[in-house]
Amino acid sequence: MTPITPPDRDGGGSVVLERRTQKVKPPQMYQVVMLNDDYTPMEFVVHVIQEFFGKDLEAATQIMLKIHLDGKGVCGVYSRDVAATKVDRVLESANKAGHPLKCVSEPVDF
Ligand code: TYC
Repeated sequence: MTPITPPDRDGGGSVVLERRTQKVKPPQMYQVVMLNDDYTPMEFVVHVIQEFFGKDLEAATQIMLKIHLDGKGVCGVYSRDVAATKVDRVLESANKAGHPLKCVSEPVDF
């Protein structure tokens, strides 16, 4: 957006329009990163990724396999509050089911 300040009278009958460019930075985004472990069943991880990150079975399976092979993987990118809530929900669900699944949120370009 480029706000235009109200016309200034300069006394000589002319009008001065001053254009100021306003720089608004996009908000910092956060990625929810899920970590591998040796105990959480693959099916549970796939289910969690589908349920909390809105992925279909195929996408969720690919993300799970990436985590399994690389040690970690990104499940989604959100605003800070939404990312923190996703982490809470995943940990709560894993806890309830008795699995050690862990995930964290971190600023993008961390
Ligand atoms: N490594 C686990 C297994 O072999 C599967 C797994 C995948 C666990 C992803 C956690 O975030 C994870 N059962």
